[in-house]
Amino acid sequence: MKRSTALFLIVVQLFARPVGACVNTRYSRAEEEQITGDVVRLIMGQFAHHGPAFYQEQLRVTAKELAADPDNVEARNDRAVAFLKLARYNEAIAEFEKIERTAPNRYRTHANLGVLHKKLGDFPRAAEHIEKSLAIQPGGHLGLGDYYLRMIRWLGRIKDMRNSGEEPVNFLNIPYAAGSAATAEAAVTNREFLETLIKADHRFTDALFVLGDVLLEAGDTELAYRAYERARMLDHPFSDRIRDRQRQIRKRWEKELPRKEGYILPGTRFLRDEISRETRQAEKWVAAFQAQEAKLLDGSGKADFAVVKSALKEAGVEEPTYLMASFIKGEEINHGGPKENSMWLVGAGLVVLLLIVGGGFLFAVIRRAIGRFTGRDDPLNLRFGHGGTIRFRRGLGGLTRATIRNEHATAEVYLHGGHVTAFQPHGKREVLWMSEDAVFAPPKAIRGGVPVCWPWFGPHPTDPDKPQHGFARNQRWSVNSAEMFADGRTRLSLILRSDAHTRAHWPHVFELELDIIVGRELRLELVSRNTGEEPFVVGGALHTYFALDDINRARVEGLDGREYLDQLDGMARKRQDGAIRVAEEVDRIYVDTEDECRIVDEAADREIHVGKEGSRSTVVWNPWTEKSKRMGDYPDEGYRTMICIETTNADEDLHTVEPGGEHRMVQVISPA
Ligand code: TA6
Repeated sequence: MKRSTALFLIVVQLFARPVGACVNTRYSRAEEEQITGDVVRLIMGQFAHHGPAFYQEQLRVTAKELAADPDNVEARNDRAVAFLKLARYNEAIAEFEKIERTAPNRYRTHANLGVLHKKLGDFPRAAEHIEKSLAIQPGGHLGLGDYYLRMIRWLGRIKDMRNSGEEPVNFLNIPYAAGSAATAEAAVTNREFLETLIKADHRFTDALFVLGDVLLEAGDTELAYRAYERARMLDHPFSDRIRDRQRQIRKRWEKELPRKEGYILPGTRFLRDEISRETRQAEKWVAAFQAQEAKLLDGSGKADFAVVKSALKEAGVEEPTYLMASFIKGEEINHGGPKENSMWLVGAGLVVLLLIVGGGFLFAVIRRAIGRFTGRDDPLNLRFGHGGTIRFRRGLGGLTRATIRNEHATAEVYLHGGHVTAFQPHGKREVLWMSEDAVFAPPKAIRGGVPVCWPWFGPHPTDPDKPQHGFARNQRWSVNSAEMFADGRTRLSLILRSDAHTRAHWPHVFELELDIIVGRELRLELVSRNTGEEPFVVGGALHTYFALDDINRARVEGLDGREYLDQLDGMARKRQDGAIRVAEEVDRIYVDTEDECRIVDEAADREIHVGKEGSRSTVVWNPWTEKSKRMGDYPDEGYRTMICIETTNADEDLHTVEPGGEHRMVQVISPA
């Protein structure tokens, strides 16, 4: 950067007031004032931010405002932001497009569209909008805007930096290998903007990394360690550079910490446990804050952070304190150091250890052993466990299984195939059918539950060698995020990204996300996202197996009068007459239907309702006697107690997804 520009930036930064929160609404500036400036809390992510209930209320409030005045662009902007925050991106884009038509080139519109496309992983388009917002209102972003734009551009460069083998740089374009001093001393580095960037999006992992450099150069080594560790926990793409910095810090501690008799450094693993424990405390506080906010909502669309926090305090929920700083300085805890061999000192040291630190240390060792045995310390549990509401453990076949247990229901999900295998609302019976002969051995798909068939349904349209029902159910998915809603529901989001395996079957660049929302009902959202340069066409199915007491006393309602393609009769087109009853093999694709189906299980005296979105075809299947015998992972008598009602994009019900776009197919399972 030219010296004059750097000088200009420094001068302006002295006066520019950074716009805080990542989205721009009528209320975001006021909130900026209230979000904590406590850097430890910022690093831990423990600061106030609205929960889903607040954004649901925003939708209600702005709907009324727009009913009164459809040209109220501020209300429409806030409505779009609420959709954005609720991950309803298509609806958010539609609102922004309406604003752009009636009030073009507004700063907020493009700043918010930048945020939206960043969330969709379309960084080039996000940068376009941020640049446009900068052009419209430089003062709205200068400094932070420059940072925000740099961050977006950096996110778009990660893949190239990884593949090219070139020395990676941080979002300020400074090579990590140049060390923390190079970053901290650079003209563009500004701590206030870094902290504001973290408030804007605490998943901006490189903001945490660079803040770590600034803290390290300021001598604040334990905060720097914490910032680096949080960047690592949030999957910073260059974690090896983080380990280098943390090693650098440990070397300084070894030199600088008081070398009193009986001191040793805490181990890396112990520090990670400490920071993970603190992270869980921070997440619990945020969940409590959002639950408290939900209680205080009064229909006005307003929620004052200060009011929510004081109500939380009155309810006895204290803000966590983070002791690690004193822990590192050794003020809080002694450690067994270079030990004399004499027994009396060892004995005394042991007693001190056991009484003060050894208790903690031994507790950590025991906890870790239990954690390993129970899987509690599995990084997935540390990052996504939400205090045990979601527990990742080894399931059948040694495959990773998430058990979700909240106030409404329990559910089970395998990362293999992104496969839901159980859903049972409290006080009701299991809703999904699982084959007792299911094979848990990748790449074979698990039989039963909800296989994710994607990106095609049934046989491949042209290549018979390709796997039946696509490849998504045969691949291992990753955990994308996990969150608790204020109403007690749990959302676990899994993701499958294109790689060499998938390209062997299908040449496109994609992200496939499955959001599993567990409450009194089970809501499954399958999002096909085109992160490549070419459009692609997707089909697929949420191929759900439902448990019945007796197929002979069951029927399916809701498709009366609909046409279907009979897969057992050369895809002949037929019309459904009345409810569907099964007395032989049934394998039908119902077309042009957005209907909700109702499974009436007379023998069990229950109904299961199956609603859907983003799908105009529904498949009904029961293998009956002969096909049951032909399937090795399916019991011969299995047909008696199950039926598949599949929410599909099958036959001609396909979707073209443009680059940067997405298609969302939803199945909602409600045991009545
Ligand atoms: O959805 C019905 C169907 O296409 C049936 O034809 C049957 O093959 C079923 O899917 C199960 O397919 P799978 O590949 O899981 O054995």
